[in-house]
Amino acid sequence: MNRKRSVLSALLALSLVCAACGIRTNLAPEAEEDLIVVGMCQVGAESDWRVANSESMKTVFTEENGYRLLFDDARQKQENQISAVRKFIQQQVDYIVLMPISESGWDSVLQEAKEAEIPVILVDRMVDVADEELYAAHVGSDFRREGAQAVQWIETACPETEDPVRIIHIQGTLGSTAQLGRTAALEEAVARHDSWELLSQLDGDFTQAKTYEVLTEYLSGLPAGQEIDVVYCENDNEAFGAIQALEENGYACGKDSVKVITFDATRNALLECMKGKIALAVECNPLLGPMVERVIQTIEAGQVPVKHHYVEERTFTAGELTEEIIQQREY
Ligand code: GZL
Ligand code: ZN
Repeated sequence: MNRKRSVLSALLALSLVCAACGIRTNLAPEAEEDLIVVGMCQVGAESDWRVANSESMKTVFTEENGYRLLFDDARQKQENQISAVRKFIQQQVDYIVLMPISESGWDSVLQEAKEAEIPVILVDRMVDVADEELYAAHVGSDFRREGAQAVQWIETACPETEDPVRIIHIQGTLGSTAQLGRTAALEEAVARHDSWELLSQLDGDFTQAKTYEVLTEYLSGLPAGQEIDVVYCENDNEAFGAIQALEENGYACGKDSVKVITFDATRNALLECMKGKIALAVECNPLLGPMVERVIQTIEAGQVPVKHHYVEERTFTAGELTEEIIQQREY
């Protein structure tokens, strides 16, 4: 905790004791000064996952918990994130929490934060910077591992036969760590399996609307009755758009027809999975607030936090899901 806040918190404690024993002091509790000010740069609200991620942060970084949260929604534009970081530097916040929309383009603004001696904590996706000292820690997911879990399931569901495995790949926001990791896992598997055929890679930008649009256009150009075995969607909102486009074009979605794979496994996707429309849901845990707070408390205690913190994630298929399991989930 920095000097300014420790002096003030001592004075605050003193004034509270005086107030408790009825002695009037002229010290208005400077509670505001005692709060840890966190400038948060969120990507946007493009997906159910993102909404749950923001919710998790707002639940943790409250005044009761000792924080003043300054929350910026970049509406999925990196330039908005960069100006928000600059604004937080001017405001001299105590910490900057950044959910970087894409990996590139961060070196200079993170250098400015470093010169202002404001620790930056990366959440969810990563940045590709020359100097790892430009951020204090990263809290997020191992996206290649998520992709590897999906590939493993396809290998089991579509055993190697002379029959090709025809895959349509719907990618997330291009250049985001989640897209890069999930894409790498699939592309490596396609290179490894002669019978796997990548029919097309489409940019769904992690949204339902974009996926519906690009897949509808792609399907309209296919020969009638073209077989599709797997649609690999890099998040739930893409899966919802894909199911809509597939069904409108005469394709059935299910484990014995078009196998739709999704990432995030938010409640709505698990419901589709239980109904059999989504064949596999790979969990991507958005509830990162508590882990970010632990990093801040580590730094407040004068210690150096571990650089990378990964959340535990699993997969779901229809057979494992019931209404109550889904209702119990936090997102
Ligand atoms: C993954 C996160 C991705 C989600 C999408 O951790 O970056 O961004 O998978 C979200 O739903 O839009
Ligand atoms: Zn994840």
